[in-house]
Amino acid sequence: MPLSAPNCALLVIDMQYDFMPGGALAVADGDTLPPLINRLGTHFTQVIVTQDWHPAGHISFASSHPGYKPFESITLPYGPQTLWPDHCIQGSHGARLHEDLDLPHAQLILRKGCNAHIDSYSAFLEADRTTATGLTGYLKERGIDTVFVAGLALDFCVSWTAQDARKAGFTTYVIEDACRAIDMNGSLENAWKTMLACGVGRMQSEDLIVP
Ligand code: VGL
Ligand code: ZN
Repeated sequence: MPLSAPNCALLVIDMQYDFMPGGALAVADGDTLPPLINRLGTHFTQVIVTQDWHPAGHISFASSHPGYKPFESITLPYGPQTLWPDHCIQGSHGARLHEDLDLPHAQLILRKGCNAHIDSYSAFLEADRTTATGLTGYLKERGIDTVFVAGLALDFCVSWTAQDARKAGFTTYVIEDACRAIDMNGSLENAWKTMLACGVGRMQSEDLIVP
């Protein structure tokens, strides 16, 4: 399949400093991904980049829930929520995209998690599983039916985005070596189980480009 085909898009998830080593919610080796993602990007005409983009005091921050610590879980009106260190605060350095990311032809930068009271791992649907970001409409109106997902973190934002892409009817692949995971409490294994069960394809970058 020629990736430059207009029906294919690359979704580059949350390649932001707070998810890089040294960041507030560091994902090991996240900073090794930009060269590979840049190379993948040259093979797509349609590239969408996402940013986790929270207001200060966001509901997903442990600091917003006295008595709770990061990586603990809490029950919110929309269901269980893992609590995180403060991260990706709108306009902060940690929320900026890694400077080595070089995707000048990307046409959409989608910011998610902007609602103070609802988290959004997925680039399609917020954590209440009801509020849409508009990405489904953007892709469908542009004739895109196939998406390839890369970035951070594989077991959270990449996984939820890929599952929702499938549920919205897109043929969906996760490019495994173009992702890195947080991997807490079995989250990576669970993410793959759930993604594969809903029909997400698991592939490697060398299936698309010469290593
Ligand atoms: C993410 C946890 C909290 C991610 C975002 O990008 O995977 N994880 N916010
Ligand atoms: Zn977040």
